[in-house]
Amino acid sequence: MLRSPVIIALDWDAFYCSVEEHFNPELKKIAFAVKQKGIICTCNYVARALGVKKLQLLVDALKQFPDLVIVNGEDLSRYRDASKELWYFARDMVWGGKVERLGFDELFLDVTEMIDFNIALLDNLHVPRASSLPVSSFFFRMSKDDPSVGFSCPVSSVAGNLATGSLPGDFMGDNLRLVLGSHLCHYIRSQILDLKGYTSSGGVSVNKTLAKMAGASHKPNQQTVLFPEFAQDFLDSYDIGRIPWIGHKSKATILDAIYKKTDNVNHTMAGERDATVFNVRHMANKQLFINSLGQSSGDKLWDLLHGVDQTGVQPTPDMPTQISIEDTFKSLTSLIEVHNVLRRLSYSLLDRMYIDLKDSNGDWLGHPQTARLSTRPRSTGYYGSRISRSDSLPSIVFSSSHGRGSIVDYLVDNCWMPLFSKLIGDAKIFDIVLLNVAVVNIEKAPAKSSDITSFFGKKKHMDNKQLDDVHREELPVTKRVKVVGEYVDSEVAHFDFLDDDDEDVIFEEDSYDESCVVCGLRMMSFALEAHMRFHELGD
Ligand code: DCP
Ligand code: MG
Ligand code: MG
Repeated sequence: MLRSPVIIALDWDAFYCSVEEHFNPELKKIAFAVKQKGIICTCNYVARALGVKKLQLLVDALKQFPDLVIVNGEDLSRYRDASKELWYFARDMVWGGKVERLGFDELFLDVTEMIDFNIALLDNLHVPRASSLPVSSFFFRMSKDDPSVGFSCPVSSVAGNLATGSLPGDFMGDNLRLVLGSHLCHYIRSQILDLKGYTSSGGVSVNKTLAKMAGASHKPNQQTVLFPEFAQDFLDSYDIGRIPWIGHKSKATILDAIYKKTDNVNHTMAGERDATVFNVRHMANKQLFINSLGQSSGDKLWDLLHGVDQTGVQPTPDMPTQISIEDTFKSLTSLIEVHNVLRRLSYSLLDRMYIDLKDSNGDWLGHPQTARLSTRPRSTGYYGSRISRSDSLPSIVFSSSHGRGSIVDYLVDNCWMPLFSKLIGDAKIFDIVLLNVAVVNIEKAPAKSSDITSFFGKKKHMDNKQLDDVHREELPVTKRVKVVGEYVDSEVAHFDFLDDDDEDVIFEEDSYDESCVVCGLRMMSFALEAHMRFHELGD
């Protein structure tokens, strides 16, 4: 019989705040928020109880809560280090290291093998299978080899919350596996809390999406199990935009298709559209999804609304094989627009590289060798194939003596724009819907990673003189803001991670996927608009 996987999703509570509290425990008792430039990127639960909100503008929050303590969170290094430490710690507990990392503060653990092994032990106890299994204490083994490593748990009850408040009809088969999974989740969370000092919210279910959504339903420092028989009920009340991986652009596309198809006279206002999973499932069908999102995305998204998520846990390698950042557009036709987008993407790319490719001392662990620019002409549509051009990655990206702004400027003018020219060839007129900047071909850094020069001795070398010669086209801030406003906030038709079959693209839907072109701060795309208001107000 085919068994369902058992997946645990973990999300650290008020993560940046928890890291700050870790270094300064006094903060635990007071309401405080972590800010990045003009935004409260998160706040602790003491502050949330008062009404402070994540992603609020700082000025608004301080107006409302003058006593709110603010911690500057612009240096991401402590969060990055804590995130890695927790990832490694959790990974050590999971057989085969089957742990996928999503952004800084989320993990997916595929514990299927551990559950199977323990279910076999349980079977050997010859306990009669009844609707409620009378095993009050079972020793769950955390090691195949050492029978003394593990923890005791009752198999007659579920650890934590039930996603819909109901117990399943029986404690057999997949249900029993999830019951064991709930105890394992509890154990792993307790270990993380006891030994690392971080609380988390956990979800347990049969796939990543259900586990993540279950986990998010009871926070903080709680966990929730979602049994498959309740999955549809659980999902139906959610707005489709709250299903992980369905971003606002996919949502808008689906709703447009549904309401165009049915009655666009009575439902012209976005607010009038019923976007619950239940409604969308009943008003649409798979074909409508495929027609509006393409075969692959339509299929996947329709499945998600029905609790089906075939994407298994992809263990995150210690070092990625490539890093790429992209954005999609309805239409991009001028070089100035392309230049601005490349600038923004380059900030994100650099930040991603600093996070993923540097150790806690700031030394490079890996050096990408190649820069790759990809695009997709509008004529081939959103689902057409990409075209790419590559070149050596300028070694300035590894420089510690140049600021991010200089590096970005250099990259745009000397790497991405020339590659873009090659991509469009002689065409003076172009119309593209996607830009993706990537660093690929990442080689492990030599032991003494500070010796960058010898490492790149064989490559194009750029000296300071060349850098000084770099032509920098500084647009007035207002103009840059306007371009971002036009192309990121309103006109972008972005189909989230679902829009692409290219397996070489790294999707970071739930991570920081935008950089502010004014200050370079990285943030989630939905936070960009509020952030820009901050600049417009004169910082
Ligand atoms: N983050 C950010 N900017 C965003 C979203 C998140 O800087 N637009 C950072 C701050 C968070 C961390 O990422 O601490 C994790 O994001 P979560 O959405 O998981 O939020 P928290 O962990 O802070 O809170 P929660 O307890 O709700 O998970
Ligand atoms: Mg969190
Ligand atoms: Mg999170």
